[in-house]
Amino acid sequence: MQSPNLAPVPELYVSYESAQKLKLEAAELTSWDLTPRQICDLELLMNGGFNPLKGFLSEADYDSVVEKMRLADGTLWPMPITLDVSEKFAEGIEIGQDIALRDQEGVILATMTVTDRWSPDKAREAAKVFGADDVAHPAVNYLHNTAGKVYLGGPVTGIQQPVHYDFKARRDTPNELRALFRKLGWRRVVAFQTRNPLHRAHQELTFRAAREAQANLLIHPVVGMTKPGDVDHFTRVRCYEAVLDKYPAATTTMSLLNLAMRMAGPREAVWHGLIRKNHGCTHFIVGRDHAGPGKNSQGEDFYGPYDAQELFKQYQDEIGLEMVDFKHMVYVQEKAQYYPVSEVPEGATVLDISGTELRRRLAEGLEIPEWFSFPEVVAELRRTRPPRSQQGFTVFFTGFSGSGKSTIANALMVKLMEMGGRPVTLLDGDIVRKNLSSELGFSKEHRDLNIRRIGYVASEITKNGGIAICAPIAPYASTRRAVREDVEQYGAFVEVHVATSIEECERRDRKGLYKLAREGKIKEFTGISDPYDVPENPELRLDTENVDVDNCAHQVILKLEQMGLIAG
Ligand code: PPS
Repeated sequence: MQSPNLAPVPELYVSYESAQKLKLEAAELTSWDLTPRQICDLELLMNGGFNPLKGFLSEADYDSVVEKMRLADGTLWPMPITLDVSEKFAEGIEIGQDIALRDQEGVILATMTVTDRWSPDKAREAAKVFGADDVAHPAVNYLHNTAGKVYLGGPVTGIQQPVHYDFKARRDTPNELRALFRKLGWRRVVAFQTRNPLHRAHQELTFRAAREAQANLLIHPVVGMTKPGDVDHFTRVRCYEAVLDKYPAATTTMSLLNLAMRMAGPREAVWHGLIRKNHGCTHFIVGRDHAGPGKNSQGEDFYGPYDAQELFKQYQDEIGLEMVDFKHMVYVQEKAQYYPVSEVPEGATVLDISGTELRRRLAEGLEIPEWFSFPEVVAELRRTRPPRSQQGFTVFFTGFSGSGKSTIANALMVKLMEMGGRPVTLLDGDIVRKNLSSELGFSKEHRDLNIRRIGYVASEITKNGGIAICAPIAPYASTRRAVREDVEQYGAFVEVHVATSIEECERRDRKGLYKLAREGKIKEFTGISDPYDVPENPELRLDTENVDVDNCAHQVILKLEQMGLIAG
């Protein structure tokens, strides 16, 4: 094995003096406010983490990456790094024009010369890059429901790094890590990528990897964007810090990587390898189900558990970094130690706790054994994730106008207030439209905006330990899903479909709106002249036609008990 090349990687930043000048000039340019994911991508473009990319992909590079995992010039690159924008913004841009790229506070981070503008075939991108055009895949969902319709491509000129206020001392650019390895004389470095807290199995795996590769160890967790529902990075970094002193200081270091993951399994593993190569590493650990997105909409895994290892092996030489592959690690009781599942002595008792089981134990306040994790890590996780009965949550009613949502929601609110313990807020459709969304109508765009606002407030309430009860029509499945994702970062999301039929709602016609809708006096009326996506998998579906309000509210209470959200 050759000694690693620890010479600096090219960055896209201009000098400090030029940056000051460019910043003033860029203030005059049309500017694009970057999304959180684009900020992550831009940071790694600018600091050389995505070397050899010089900016957001051009159309030719994009096509080639999607089809062949290579840039148009043949260089290996598996992931489309694209600047997605709205159609409206794209219309105002001329090819050849410079635009300013700003963070969410308006700080100009870079400029980009737009060389390409195109409307991508997102279904093709999903199928080729993520293996299926299925929105159960978080990146496919992002592609269809969050990303803009138009991509802009072109070279980027870096002005300044995105500012981070958290864990500053733990963040390093590729060149800072290269310099550190040079200084420490680390010639062989094995990187460990993670988006989860480290438990004993991970520690054993990293120890073994370092031994096998005869290398120093870089724990390189992702703190940019990971899979929706993951433990937040603040908690994780506190967990990593708690474990770090269990590693010999002279052999191991940790650095945080502001990457926005795509959960693309095999392609993602190759991408991760290239990124670690840029960060000066010589080896990379690929375990079971690397960057796995979970199940598809048929309930099957998107990728095989070792597909990532196979693809990585195929490209290892070109990546320029050696894979240290691992089978799933399990605890062998008789030996009181961890083994790769393929090396377990015959007849031995194997213990394992899956991610789902760990979340269940945390949610229910159950024991987490010492063989599984470190007490410090468990304490941190418990601090962030108290048992479900003490966490905030959101009940989200959806159904036609006049289905009974508001009445049941009110009854539920009163029942929960009678129980006490947590503050309860009702975000009823009509109330929200008076207070939060008074300027909005009923077009798809306006309805989505209305529901996203409700989702935002509900997620804040949930985060702060309260109960949010929402009762809008919320006719679009993709918007309901987005709200679910917003809320589930902080607590449970209980979707309740008030399944009163449109015929029954029209028969009741409490507000006389159906009559007006039939007469064409109210346009875009849900169920009459506007669509309603029936929820496919709500936590609860209520039949209101033969059941009274009190009983409907009681069914919700029983569901909440069953989910452990309220004490029985
Ligand atoms: S949405 O689609 O979720 O944003 O709708 P929402 O905020 O729940 O508002 C629905 C209430 O507004 C009244 N209304 C209409 N509903 C549907 N379509 C059209 N075009 C419309 N125009 C007015 C209606 O009274 C709804 O009240 P609820 O409480 O659902 O009966």
